[in-house]
Order: sequence, then C-alpha cells, then structure tokens
Amino acid sequence: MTTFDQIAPQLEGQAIELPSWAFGNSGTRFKVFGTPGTPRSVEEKIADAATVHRFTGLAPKVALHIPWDKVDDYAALRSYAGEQGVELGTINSNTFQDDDYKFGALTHIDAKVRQKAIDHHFECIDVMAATGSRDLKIWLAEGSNYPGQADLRGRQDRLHDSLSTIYERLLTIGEEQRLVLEYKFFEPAFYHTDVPDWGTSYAQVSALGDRAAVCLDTGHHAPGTNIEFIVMQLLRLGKLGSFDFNSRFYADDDLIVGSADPFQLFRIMFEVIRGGGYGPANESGHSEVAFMLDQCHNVEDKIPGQIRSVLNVQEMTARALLVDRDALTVAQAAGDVLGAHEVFMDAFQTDVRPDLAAWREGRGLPASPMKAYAESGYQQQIEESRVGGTQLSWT
Ligand code: PSV
Ligand code: MN
Repeated sequence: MTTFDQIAPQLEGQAIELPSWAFGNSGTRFKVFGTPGTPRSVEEKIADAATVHRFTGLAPKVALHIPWDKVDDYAALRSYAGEQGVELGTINSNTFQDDDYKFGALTHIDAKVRQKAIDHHFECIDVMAATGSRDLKIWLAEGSNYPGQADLRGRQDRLHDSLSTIYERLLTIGEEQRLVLEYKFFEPAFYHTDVPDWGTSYAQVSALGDRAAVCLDTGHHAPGTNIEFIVMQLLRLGKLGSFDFNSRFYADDDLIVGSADPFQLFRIMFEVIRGGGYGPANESGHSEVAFMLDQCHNVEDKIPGQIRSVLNVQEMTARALLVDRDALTVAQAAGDVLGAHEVFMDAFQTDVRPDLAAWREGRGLPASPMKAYAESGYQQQIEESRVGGTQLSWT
C-alpha cells in the first residue's frame, strides 16, 4: 500500500491555472444571470482569482481571453497581478464573436478574413510578450452545418497555412512560448468542425514544430469517449500541451471539474502521472503540461466554485498518486485482471480529505478552504462594494 506520507511531497507545487472568464457572468443561450459581486474590470477578476489562490495555494496563474480581457497597459496588468500574488498565464484568442467569422476565420476562403484572424493572433502574441505568458491557446469555432456547404480539404490546408504564420511569429518573442491547439467535436458548427478531435489537432501541431501541442478540453468529446486513453497517447507522443478541465453530463457543459464524474478525473490524473505529465517544474519554472480550468459558474457563486474545482483536482491527484504502481505492474504482468483492478480501485476509494486538511494546515493554509472562504467576509465585501458599473460577461 502506498501511504499519504509517501506521496505528500509530490503535492508540493501543484499549479492549476484559473480562467479569468470564470469570474464573470455566464449562462446559456437562454439566459445569463447576474450575480452580486461580479467583477466590472479585469483587475477585479484577477483579485478574485488571487483570492482562490490565497485560500488554496493551488492557483498561482490566471489565463486571459482576448478581447474579453483587453486593457491598454498589459505590463501594468502584470504588475497588478503580481501585487495580488498571482501571475498572468495562458492567452486565449477569440475568433468566434465577430460577424466576419461567420464562415470561418483561420480557414476562411477569403484571404482578407484569414489575415484579420491572423492579425488578431499577432495581437495576442504581443500581449504575451508584455504579460510574460508561455502559451497561446487557440480554439476555433469553425466548421459547417450542411453536407456540401464547405470544402473540407481546402479548409484544412488553409488552416495549416494560417497556423504556420502565427507559429512563426510566436517563435520570435522568446524561447519558451508555445502554441496549443484545442479541439472540440461540435458546436457552434453541427455538421463538421475543422479541429474536431485530438488526431486533427495532433496532425496540425505536428506540422508546425516542437513548440506546438494539443490542448485537451475534457468537455469536448462525444459521450463515452475514453479521455484517459487520449491523455496517454498524447503524452506518449510528447504533444500534450494543456488541459481545459471541466465536467459535463451532456455536451460542453463547463461544470465544475470532478463534479459529474470524479472517477474519470482520477483516471485522467493517473495517466497524466504515469505518462510523466505531472511533476516538478523544469528549469524555467514550468511543468510541461498546463493544467487549466475552463469553466462557467452560471448559477453558483464563482469564487467558491473555483475553490471547489481546484480542490477536486488536488483530491483526485492525491488519490491517483496513491495507486500502488509496483503492485499494479505485478498484477498486470500476471494477467491478474481482478487483482489489478482492485489495486486501482483501492486508491480511488481512499478518502484523502483528512490528510489533505492536515497537509494544508502544515503549510499555513486553511484546513477547509471552502469554509474559510465562507467565513472570511470576502463575498459580502465584494457584493457590497461592487455596485454600479457593468458586470463582465463572456461577450
Ligand atoms: C470552447 O468551447 C472553449 O472551450 C474554448 O476553450 C474557448 O476559448 C472557451 O471555451 C471559452 O469559453
Ligand atoms: Mn476550452
């Protein structure tokens, strides 16, 4: 049996990146509900993200989405984040909310529209240079709704050309910057999507070079997909760049990670650990795989929603670390089907919450970050002070 004390050192330095948009209002195409205390500025979003980090010690970075988080002075925003105790992380581009992109952006048949989308990515790269961000994350809402509507092959070729131009520019701003390409099997397009699966993302990023990798959003697969298999394969190929963690029951629900299927999160973390994707940072201070959340809190309070999320990731990481890998290897080699399964399930069924509470206290963190946040008065304070102005949303 592996014990908590044996795995505890590996919990040090776990870092989960928070999405700035999780602190703004969000909803469905039917309704976006406002919540008292919602940020009216990027700075207020960063202050809320820093609050999650203060209570958990797990979330030292905030990812930005451009233009949602556009400001005049990114160097000043970087300093502000530093004063709050966090860093600015992944820069997400956005080519899905502009009329020109109705029929595509990086794949559009019209070179002028493609150039506009490329220029947007150049702007994101300039932002990265000012914020010190490592990753440019690209998700494309491109595809078609009806068979025959689009030239599937032509779009794939144009995507390659556009991504190559962006990638070449990215290489000019530093040694460590990376392009990560996110896939999603449908939505907003319903017949075909230009980057629908990990294989297409892998083919596109492999054609770019070493500093391009795949982003795996856990909500972007057909129901029943074995996501941990994809994790294993991408790590095996050296192309797992980042995660967008969330949970789903039906489609891209963007619910709290680990809430719909904690066992799936455990299985994913097990493959991440076994594949070498989890661990101490390299010499530039980064672990290779970026663990980001991509969630929306439509009906629950956003800050405790994010606290719950990072705690869920930490709990499933601890349980996955508890798998007795030696015993598992022996059972697998012996063809002991049920023995191997039992080793795996023993770790999953272990309640690590009391050990984690004690571990946190030993590091000057609250034993229960959820309770400590609820008692801190921060929620009341933002609800009372953030009156007037326009609450930020995903538009
Ligand atoms: C698309 O559904 C996505 O997962 C991408 O990561 C976007 O950038 C993000 O959601 C925005 O909500
Ligand atoms: Mn995503």
